Amino acid sequence: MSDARAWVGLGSNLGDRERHLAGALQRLERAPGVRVLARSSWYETDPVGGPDGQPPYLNGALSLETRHGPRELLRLLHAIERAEGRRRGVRNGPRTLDLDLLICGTTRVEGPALRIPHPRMEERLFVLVPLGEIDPGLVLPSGRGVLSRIDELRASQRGAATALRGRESGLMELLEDPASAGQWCARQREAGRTLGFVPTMGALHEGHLSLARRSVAENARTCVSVFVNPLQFNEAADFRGYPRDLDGDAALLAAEGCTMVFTGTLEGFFPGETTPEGGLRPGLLLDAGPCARGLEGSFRPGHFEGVATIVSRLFEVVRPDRAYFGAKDFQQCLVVEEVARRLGFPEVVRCPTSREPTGLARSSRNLLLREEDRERAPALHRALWAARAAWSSGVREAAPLRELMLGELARADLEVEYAEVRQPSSWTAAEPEGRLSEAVALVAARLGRVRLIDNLRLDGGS
Ligand code: PH2
Ligand code: MG
Ligand code: MG
Repeated sequence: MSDARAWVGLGSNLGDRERHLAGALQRLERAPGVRVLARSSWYETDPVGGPDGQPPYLNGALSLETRHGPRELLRLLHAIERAEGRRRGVRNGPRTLDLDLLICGTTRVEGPALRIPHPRMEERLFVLVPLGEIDPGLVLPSGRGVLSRIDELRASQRGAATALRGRESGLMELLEDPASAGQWCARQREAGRTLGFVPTMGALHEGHLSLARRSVAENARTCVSVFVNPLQFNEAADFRGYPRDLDGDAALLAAEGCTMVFTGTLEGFFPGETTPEGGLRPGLLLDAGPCARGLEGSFRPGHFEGVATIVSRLFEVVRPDRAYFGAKDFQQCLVVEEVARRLGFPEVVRCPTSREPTGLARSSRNLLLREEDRERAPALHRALWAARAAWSSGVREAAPLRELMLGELARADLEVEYAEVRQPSSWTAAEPEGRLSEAVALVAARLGRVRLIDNLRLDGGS
């Protein structure tokens, strides 16, 4: 008779959890009559059931081939639990190691003390998500596919109280390099799931989270990148001082229902293509297209080439169906749309700018504003609104709208870089002439060492 396939769930929430799970894996690999076929990532999960105040679990799953029957295999699993210091105490209480035999070939056991398949496995995301990772095609004992069951559970939990979201937070993966991220994304595509993508530089605020929320609502899976891209910074000090908080970011994204977050280094994104100084080898920067000319492109030379280059690489790694960008970076949206046109994917979704109650556009750089500058910063927004009011009263030419904005910014004593009007759907480096049928106003100014930008459609378009 050939060996049977078995699936084992692993959990630990006491002591050095990672060591206990790795120890269990090692002991199983060495056990006679057992061959480990695949192991999942380890997932941080909130405890389900059991006494209040338990520490979080680390969970995972393995698939095996074994010549043992279920009872023999179970004895082996219990021996490994004991070897990792398991003491049996409170039911569902904290434990150094829990090894559950989830499925063992086609065996069914319905005893008072032992049930196989595991009776609660299809209700628990901390079991199903690792199983789905190693065996996306697995058919559960009930006859449902593991992935569709995960979707079902996630949908019912998201609809419920927000308190349940914390539980889902344990089920987001944090990957440290683009290569693993690419593999994870490929598995999602192979499983036929739509994939939404939110590229970020971290230090996440409500604006980013609104993009993540939209992606979670529109796609089966949402992946977020957190990478402070050195290629798009004009000033070394700005790059060094850019706020960074990966752990905080991951927690926020998990709470929104994102399924994977990844980060990386420039070398990780461009293996063998970087220089010792930390840049890209010459000739590898992409042209950013005609929309990169003027305004941001003039004041930040090379910025959009850096954006186009990383975004193109990010798209190739993730190959998303949709990618979400904030309209605050209007010209960047145009550049990214051009990158997507060249690649043939993804659909770029432009999302509305998220603003603070003062009207100030949300930006990670707002964190760097000095107290006195925070009060002056909303002047950017006031200037844009002054132009919009003028547009509403019939002003249709760029020059008077520009003068109006400059006047408003001067009153707040900002160091203005530009305050200009453009046609949103036919970008020109220079100011458009004559009467406009559609218009976007764009401003950039410095407050102390911080540079802020903002824009507003004057014609009510988006
Ligand atoms: N195991 C339990 C009870 N609750 N919660 C999580 N998150 N992970 C577990 O492995 C787990 C649990 C009983 O075995
Ligand atoms: Mg268990
Ligand atoms: Mg158990």
